[in-house]
Amino acid sequence: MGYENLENVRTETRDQILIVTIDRPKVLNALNAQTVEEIGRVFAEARGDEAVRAVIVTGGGEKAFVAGADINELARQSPISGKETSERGQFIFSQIERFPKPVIAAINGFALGGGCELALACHIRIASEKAQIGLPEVSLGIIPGYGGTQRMARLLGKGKALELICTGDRIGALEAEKIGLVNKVVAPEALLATAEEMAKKIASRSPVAVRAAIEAVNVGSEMGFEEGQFLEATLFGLLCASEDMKEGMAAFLEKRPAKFPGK
Ligand code: CO8
Repeated sequence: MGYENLENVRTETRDQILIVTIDRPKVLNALNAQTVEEIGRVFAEARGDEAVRAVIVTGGGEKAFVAGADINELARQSPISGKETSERGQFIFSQIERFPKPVIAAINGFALGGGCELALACHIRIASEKAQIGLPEVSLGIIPGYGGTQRMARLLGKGKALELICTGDRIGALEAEKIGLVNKVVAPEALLATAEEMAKKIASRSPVAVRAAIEAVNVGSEMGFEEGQFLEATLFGLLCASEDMKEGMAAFLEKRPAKFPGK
């Protein structure tokens, strides 16, 4: 089972929301290879778990979301193992990005390097006022290796991404919100509740429509505009055959809340 025998990741399901906590507080939740694998296992399990309608990713302890890849392991990488480790992390983070249910990062503190890249792979980012976000890899003689160069540039545009990646600067939550790196900033004590409220709202919508929306945005944004629109229209057509669409329209016309079967 994907949620069992985990050392560095904790999981808890509340109201159909799976809360995934990266939990190595002594090293500010740094991602060693085992932790990356455990994250992969949890998402693989949650994918087919009908009890899970949305996922929140956060960090254990007071200080950090994730302070990056584990530098003790990074320092020992060879060219071959470095490439393989990067590719493995890229694969697992892409599973998060393509996850068919909403994934929200609740950034409770430092989100640096691989931690920032983990947050970038999530669909939505909510930050505590205490969050510090950055890609400091160039200070260590490396570059982001878990998709950060690509996702940061797509999210913020090349200029801002290159500024953050090449300076290695950390920015605070409010600056991150201003440039669109996070969706929302809240007080530390309100972080998890805000993420859960948003997750519940999305979970109350049609699951098949939300899944199609994630796919349209993710896959479509890697296509040309016309191909992206073609994908949108095709997914739209597909949803017209869904039970969720019948229920959503009927509920509106009958002036009652919809109860989506998720089919
Ligand atoms: N890896 C390993 N240990 C870490 C890490 C890390 N990324 N971050 C913090 N720690 C450890 C510290 O060494 C310290 O351990 P100890 O108590 O044994 O001395 C403990 O966590 C607490 O940290 P600090 O005492 O440093 O706490 P501060 O509050 O003084 O500072 C900082 C907090 C600013 C977050 C600081 O810890 C820091 O700069 N950490 C490193 C941040 C960083 O550079 N992250 C990027 C790493 S590179 C990366 O993520 C590449 C991703 C792509 C990999 C591709 C695969 C090959």
